[in-house]
Amino acid sequence: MQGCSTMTDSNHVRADDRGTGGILVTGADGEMGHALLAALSHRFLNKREIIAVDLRELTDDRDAHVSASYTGDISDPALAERIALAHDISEVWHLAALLSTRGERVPELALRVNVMGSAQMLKLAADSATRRGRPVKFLFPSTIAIYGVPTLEAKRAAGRVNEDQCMEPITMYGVNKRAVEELGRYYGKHYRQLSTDRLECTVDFRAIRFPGIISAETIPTGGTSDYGPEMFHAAAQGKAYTCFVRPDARIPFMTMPDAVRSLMELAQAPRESLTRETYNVSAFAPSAEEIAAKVREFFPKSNVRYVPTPERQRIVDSWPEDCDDSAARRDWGWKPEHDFDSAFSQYLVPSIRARYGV
Ligand code: AKB
Repeated sequence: MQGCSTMTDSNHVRADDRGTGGILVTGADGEMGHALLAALSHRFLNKREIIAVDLRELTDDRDAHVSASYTGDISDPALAERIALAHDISEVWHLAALLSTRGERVPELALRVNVMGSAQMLKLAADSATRRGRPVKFLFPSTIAIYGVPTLEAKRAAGRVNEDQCMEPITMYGVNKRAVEELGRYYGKHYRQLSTDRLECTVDFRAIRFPGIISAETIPTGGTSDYGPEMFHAAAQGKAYTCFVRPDARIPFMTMPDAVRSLMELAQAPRESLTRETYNVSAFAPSAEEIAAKVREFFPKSNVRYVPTPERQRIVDSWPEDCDDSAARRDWGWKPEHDFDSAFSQYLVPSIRARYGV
């Protein structure tokens, strides 16, 4: 893919030539935001500004990771303007979104936040790039929800889908994320294409289509892959769990540490090594019953019963059984640290025992 070359004044060393400039994180109080802020501050705090944005006030433990924080709606132009006036932004990590289940309950809100909010953040990045005279890196967590397979037979036949297959999402969230992938490609390659003073590349857009994510530290809300983490956290707390999908429901998952590391590694990859803007990653693809059996290995009293919710089951059935992540492995050396067994033995179970004191 054509790299993001820029026309900078060779005598004017831009701030981020020395790897500086502010890092803006939206959705900072969310599940991935919690893990990402810790990783970014471990790497950059006291070297670069880390600016957090969320609808809610940051909790104290997260506030410790940031230089500045803003509370508000990312689709609000006034908020974006306040941030742009106060900070020299060189990277945007745009995590704020309504996930698949919640997005189906309030589709117009999901559209506004997931698409118009993202467009606002892309504009902020583009304006910053124009001021700085060089691209602004834009990291975007997309999702397997952008895929859509019409039947269970088609799902099983499709197997591990690559980035260019089965892109017919059936949720507002999946449609939104797919739209932002295209917006990112536009801002990266064609933004203001009729202007005479445009930068060759304003936004260095990079995205990963995440599978279901399981964290020992947080429990997701509003997702349709939530049955995986919910089942695990319920068992660790000695609670019964009613699973909203069938035992045979199968989609890809990964651990939160692997998810955050994949985004950090994509961010650091040399632009010239990337052959696309959006990548699959994958780690393991268990059925719901295989997750339940693995949980029982560590929490024998785990009590899972299956009462599928037809509407949520239909969403999960539309997502692929697994994703082909060979492009990420080839272009930027992606490799999961945790497979299904080690995810539990090396990360999830030790961490959740510490969390719940079990
Ligand atoms: C969801 O379930 O909506 C998300 C996702 C798979 O992107 N966790």
